[in-house]
Amino acid sequence: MKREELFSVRMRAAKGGAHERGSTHVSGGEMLAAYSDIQQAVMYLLEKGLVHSKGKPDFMQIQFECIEEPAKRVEPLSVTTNKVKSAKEGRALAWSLLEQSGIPRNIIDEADRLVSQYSSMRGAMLIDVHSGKRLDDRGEKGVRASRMDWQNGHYEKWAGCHHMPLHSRIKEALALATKVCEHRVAVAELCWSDDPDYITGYVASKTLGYQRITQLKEYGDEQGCRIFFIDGKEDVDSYIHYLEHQPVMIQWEVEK
Ligand code: WAQ
Ligand code: MG
Ligand code: MG
Ligand code: MG
Repeated sequence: MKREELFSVRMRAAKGGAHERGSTHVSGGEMLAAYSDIQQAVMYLLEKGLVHSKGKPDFMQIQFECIEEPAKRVEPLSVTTNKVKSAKEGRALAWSLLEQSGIPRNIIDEADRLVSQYSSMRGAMLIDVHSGKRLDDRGEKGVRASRMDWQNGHYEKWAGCHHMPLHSRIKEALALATKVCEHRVAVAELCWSDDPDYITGYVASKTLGYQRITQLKEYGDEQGCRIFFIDGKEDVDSYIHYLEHQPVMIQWEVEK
């Protein structure tokens, strides 16, 4: 049987001109779609970038391309929700989860300092857990994980069974974290949104799973964070290639 062709569909939106001109990143998105689903994916991404809490974009690019490589099929990370009462308590919990993953506290602090230097990142920063050094040379652009999505209908089934809301934000973040943590070079991920109206973030790793933390910043704050902590002794270029190019389809079946 011929494998059905798969397409990567991507969007990026900014205000103050194109990202290349040093403008402010508003929104991005990446999906996988069969040919017959491309129109729906483009419409979804158009709306995602057009109506956004960071404001109206004046630049948007949406593109799709056929993918040659077969998709790797991966189960979603297990999800835990940790309720906290303040951003301070949330950050303390996040830091302790990262320490449980084997990352020394001074390296976490250094990574936090590095990511805070940028007001508007579009991708993630790759940090070596041994030296605390940034390992990508992408500046404000960072590395954007791409080519991951849920198999059609599987998130909805998963969310129903796990009593999770059908929010596209959770759907997308869980797919991203699952792809990021699947590779052996990954140690852990730390994330909170740059959107001023969303304060829940997470720490994820293969062993901890996806640990949601209900507050990691204050409402109104447009400073986001996405750090991929990695083992810098390994081949970093091949990890970046994996993040940007390896198609990963998240699959979930009801446990019998
Ligand atoms: N690859 C790498 N970095 C990314 C990507 C990507 N595909 N998408 C976003 N980022 C970076 C980028 O620097 C953004 O500014 C930052 O992350 C935040 O992105 O309740 O909504 O899409 O379980 O605003 C997590 C909690 C929500 C969800 C995260 O992030 C939940 C979120 P946003
Ligand atoms: Mg996003
Ligand atoms: Mg799809
Ligand atoms: Mg955002």
